[in-house]
Amino acid sequence: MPTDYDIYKPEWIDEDKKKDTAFASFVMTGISESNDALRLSQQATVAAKPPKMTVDDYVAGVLEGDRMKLSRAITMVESNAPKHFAMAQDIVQQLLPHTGKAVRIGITGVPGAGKSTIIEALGCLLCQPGHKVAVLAVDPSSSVTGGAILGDKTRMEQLSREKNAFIRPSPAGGTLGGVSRKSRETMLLCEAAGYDVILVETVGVGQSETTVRSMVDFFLVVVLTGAGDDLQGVKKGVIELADAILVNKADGDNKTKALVTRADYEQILHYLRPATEGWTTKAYTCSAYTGEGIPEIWDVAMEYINQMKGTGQLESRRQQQNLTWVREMTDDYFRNLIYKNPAIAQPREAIENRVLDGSLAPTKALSEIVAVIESSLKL
Ligand SMILES: Nc1nc2c(ncn2[C@@H]2O[C@H](COP(=O)(O)OP(=O)(O)OP(=O)(O)O)[C@@H](O)[C@H]2O)c(=O)[nH]1
Ligand SMILES: [Mg+2]
Repeated sequence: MPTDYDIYKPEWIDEDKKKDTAFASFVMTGISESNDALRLSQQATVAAKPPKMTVDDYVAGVLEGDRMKLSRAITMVESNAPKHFAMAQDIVQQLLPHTGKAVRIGITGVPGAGKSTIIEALGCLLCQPGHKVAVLAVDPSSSVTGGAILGDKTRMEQLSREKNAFIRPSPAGGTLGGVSRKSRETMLLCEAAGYDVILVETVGVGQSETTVRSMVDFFLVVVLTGAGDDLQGVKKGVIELADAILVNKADGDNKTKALVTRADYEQILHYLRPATEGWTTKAYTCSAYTGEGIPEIWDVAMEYINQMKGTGQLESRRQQQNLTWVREMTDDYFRNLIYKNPAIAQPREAIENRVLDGSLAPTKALSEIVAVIESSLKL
């Protein structure tokens, strides 16, 4: 007879913590076993639990385009449990030959710029002629905010009803490195499941736009009207990453202003190095509300993709992106190996405290820290 822990433990919980972690779903514990209705409902919970799937089941399910199995494979990729991590890697590895056929588009912009509304309008437009559209998000702050992509403001209601659309919110919490690894693998799973357009939304916080730039082919920066000196908070660095700038909300009274803003951005772009060699980044206007300008931005993206395919840049950039990704993961691994090791972390803190109180010179501190690392790792 399984215990409550067996019934309710979520997949993503760390193996080590399963035994002593309590969940809100345990509220039923303590009610007498003689309560038949309750026992039956608990048995029903056990019965309803989906059957265990093997790596081959996942691979076959994803390749068939089975949405439920795709979702479960993504959950596996997003899990923090080591045994799930190993299984997820096998799934991704087996599916790798079936990936890479999609157009990968990243969309960034300040909060409220209209990224989700644009994705909904573009996604619906593309689903009609039979494209399969996957919408993902990279939002390292999502454990705090609940996620931008499916937040209260925009639920992409229309797009979520499309049978050709698949919407997945950002993996919750964790470091940007963790979130980006999960999102990249999710993108590969979606491609293997037959999605030929991947739209990745990211709110321009911290480094997330750089991360998304490094996982997509075409990078769209959504801005609002009213440029001027401060560019309404849009960082110059973000504009330098863009393959197109899209001034949204060009509707009603705002339309004329949007055209002015577009011209302002064109001027700025004139002085910047294009994000992609051989491609001229331009500014456009659209209204996600009326749909005006949405087909045109897709045409721009397609023109870009065709040009990049023609020159071989698409392929070489993707290879470079994979290499960068491996290097980032390697860096992360070593950083964790070193700094999460208590035999290093504790002496390091003590050394740093001596720097703080002025009794140890920074360069001397470095030698001491290196000595601690070398002796702990037996280098
Ligand atoms: N007038 C007008 N309003 C728009 C348009 N597009 C979006 N909005 C509105 O702008 C607000 C923000 O839109 P979202 O799509 O949630 O913006 P977002 O960039 O995804 O925001 P975050 O995910 O919070 O960063 C919503 O109230 C939308 O209804 C547009 O084309 N015209
Ligand atoms: Mg949004």
